[in-house]
Amino acid sequence: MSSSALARPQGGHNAALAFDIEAVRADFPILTRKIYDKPLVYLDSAASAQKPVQVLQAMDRAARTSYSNVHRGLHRLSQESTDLFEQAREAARRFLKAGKVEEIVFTSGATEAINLVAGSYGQGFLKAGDEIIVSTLEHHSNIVPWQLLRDRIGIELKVVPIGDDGGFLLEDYLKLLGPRTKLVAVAHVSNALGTVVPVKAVIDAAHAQGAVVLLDGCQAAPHTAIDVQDLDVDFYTFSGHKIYGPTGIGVLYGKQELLNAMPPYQGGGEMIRSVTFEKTTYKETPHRFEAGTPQILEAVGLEAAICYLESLGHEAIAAHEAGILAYATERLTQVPGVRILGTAPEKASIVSFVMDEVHAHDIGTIVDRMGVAVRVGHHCAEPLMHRLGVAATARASFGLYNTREEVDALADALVKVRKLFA
Ligand code: 7TS
Repeated sequence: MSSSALARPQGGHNAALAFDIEAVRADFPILTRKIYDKPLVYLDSAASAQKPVQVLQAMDRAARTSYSNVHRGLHRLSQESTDLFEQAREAARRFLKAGKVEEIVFTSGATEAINLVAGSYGQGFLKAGDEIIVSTLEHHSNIVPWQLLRDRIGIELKVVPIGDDGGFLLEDYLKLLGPRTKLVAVAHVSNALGTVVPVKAVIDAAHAQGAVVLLDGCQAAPHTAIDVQDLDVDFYTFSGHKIYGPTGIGVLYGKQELLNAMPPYQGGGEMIRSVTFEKTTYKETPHRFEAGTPQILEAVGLEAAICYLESLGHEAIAAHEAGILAYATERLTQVPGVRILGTAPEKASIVSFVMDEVHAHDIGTIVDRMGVAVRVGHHCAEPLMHRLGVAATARASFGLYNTREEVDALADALVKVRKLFA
């Protein structure tokens, strides 16, 4: 993915602009699986990416040797476990290039992170009549929490339109901004189309109006280097399982002064300073937002995934995926009856398509029999589907382990689908 709006990798690792794809594939045990006797062609990484052995082993090792609850015990295992957990926070800080570990809150995923901001920042600082801007590209996770808030406190939701190519219409966004805009919550990259949103311009314009910005980075984090300080974004979130790490863990980055001003989102153990029946006081961020026993082994796995991406280098990953995206776009365009939805100039390696007279679910079912895993449906982006005038699409989403041969397998499978329906 290449966008002037994206943070550029800052060096630090010696990323040659290529990696050994066969060596990379060997890190992912599941890629040797057969599906209906055909080699697995996994093109659903936007839903959940596969995990390298480095992640699986790190979690296994921690469970076997250093596992206990964190932040609670004086005993040795609890200290080791706490160290691993806090080391993972430092890895997440590094990954987002945040200034401080206190700005990294662990959540169960991006969904919880957005609900946290809506529940805490939204209920704490917004009032009836305030406006929140989202875009047509959003995943339901970045729509429904704001609607829940709207129903609770009476804020208004404004929606940035998109062009026919799936591009974010910056000029229309700028017109929506006004003195009542208090928060802008948009995807960094669209999960359904791969569109890259010009986030730097979005953030600068929102700040000029005094609004805070949350970026849903779920589909950006696997593909590009992120620099929250360079972006000057207020909140940023992503999920571990989309960057080759485990499910059940995600990150909310928030500027420290914002997080410390925000009321707790959930109450429970570990987030308090002191409790009496009359009055409870709370810890500062990040612990204020991490009530209860956290995702300890998942944090270990998240750190291993971050280290894995760092070892390959963001530039090398981006270069590889850009090649796959270009090749896939070319190959799918050649399949008779296939129409790609989402052709904005700046895209991540996601290709959504429909086929004349073939329902997306039929596409998905038939190519699955050929070992090819794509996602079909509305991709939790129903408003976007309405805008595009379709009920569903088929989506091939490419990760760092995918090859041109796999693109060929998809294209060949689609030719067979075509023949079956001709
Ligand atoms: N935001 C975006 C842009 C996403 O792509 C997703 C998941 C989420 C939020 C929610 O992430 P979670 O980890 O909290 O569930 N996207 C998809 C998808 O495209 N197909 O399946 C899940």
